[in-house]
Amino acid sequence: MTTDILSARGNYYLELEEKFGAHNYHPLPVVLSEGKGVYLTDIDGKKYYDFLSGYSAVNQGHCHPVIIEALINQSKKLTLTSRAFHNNVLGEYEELITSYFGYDKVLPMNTGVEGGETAIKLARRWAYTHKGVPENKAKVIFADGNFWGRTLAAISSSTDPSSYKDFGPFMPGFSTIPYNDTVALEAALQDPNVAAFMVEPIQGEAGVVIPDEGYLQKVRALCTEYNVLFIADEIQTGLCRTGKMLACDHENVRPDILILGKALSGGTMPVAAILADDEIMLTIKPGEHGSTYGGNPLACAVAIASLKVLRDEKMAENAEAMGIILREELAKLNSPLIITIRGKGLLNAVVIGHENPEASWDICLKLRDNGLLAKPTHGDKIRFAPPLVITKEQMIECVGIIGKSLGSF
Ligand code: PXG
Repeated sequence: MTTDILSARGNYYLELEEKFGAHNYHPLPVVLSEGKGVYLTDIDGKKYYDFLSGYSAVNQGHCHPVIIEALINQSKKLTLTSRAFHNNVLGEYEELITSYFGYDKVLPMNTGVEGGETAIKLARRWAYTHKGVPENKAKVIFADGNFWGRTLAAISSSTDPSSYKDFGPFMPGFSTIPYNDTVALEAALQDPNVAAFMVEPIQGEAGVVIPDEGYLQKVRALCTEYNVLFIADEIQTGLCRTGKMLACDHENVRPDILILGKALSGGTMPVAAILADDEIMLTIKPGEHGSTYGGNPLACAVAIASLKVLRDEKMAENAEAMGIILREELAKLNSPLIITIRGKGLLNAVVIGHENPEASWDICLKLRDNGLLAKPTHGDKIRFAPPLVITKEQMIECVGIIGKSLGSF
């Protein structure tokens, strides 16, 4: 599977992956070897703006010096003890992240999908011990179009056949309702066995789907009224990506269980966190949940630095301001290829209108040629989500690249 748009060295790396790696991805043909701030550099020395940010894992920018310093320093001292023993970083991290987000407790895990799994386990446990749901009858409701990873539980809630087809049988006790539909939610909550409603405040993988204003407030109110836990999956939307620390902050709502991941490590390693108050968190007792790497001192040191720089460098404010510029400048392009521009902060997508179903892919190849990396989702959408450290001048240059690329079609 060589491609004439890459150098011989580039093709060498593509062929290795093709031959020795599972074929579970379809990457854009570019082979990267360095990252710094908003930039990525390929093996031939060509520099690009990163408009994906590792699907919002790299909010702080590539190789942020404060995060890398924390990573290096801690890696020389102690990286893993397992939770069989205490370490001198975990407690201080736990104190920081709980006060940062205003919850009693945190449960540290690694990947985002483990965060989702943990949240659901907590909700089920709470339903049995506090809500009085009969054994094994707890239900969790999700929204159509949700994406929270690739485990069997995650795909059991998925409405996307490319996630679940031929991977059954699926987890019982899950159901879905339309996103952004509080009438459907209220109807679903009539079932007394519902433990939780798990939802993304903005659906990322579905193509940056933003619910109506007031949706999250209504979700909060309904969950409270029906004694059901509101689980917010902020793995992609959280940590300043949408112009606030959390996307839930746009509506001033506080979920019962908050799931964070991705940018909690600034793109350096898998770090996830599940935050909740004691009534929920303390339903899990010693020995009932965990992970070898969860809460390891290296991850904790990196997460402390990752949270610190988000605030110190006012990344939420910058995401908000740069997002407005991005959407305004994209609109000014007046490109007939762009049918919709949507987003909040620096989580944005454009919908491409073209009779050729491959148009978005071809546009991304053109963007790449012109020095900007983005990836199509769901065929006709392209996500524009640069690191939150992007400056106004850089953003204007990027929209110039986008305009030039669209103009060549
Ligand atoms: N929740 C949301 C909202 C996500 O976007 C996850 C949970 C799962 O996180 P982990 O760390 O387990 O991947 C996501 C992940 C991919 C991919 O290649 C994943 C995401 C976005 C795009 C691609 O699996 N989001």
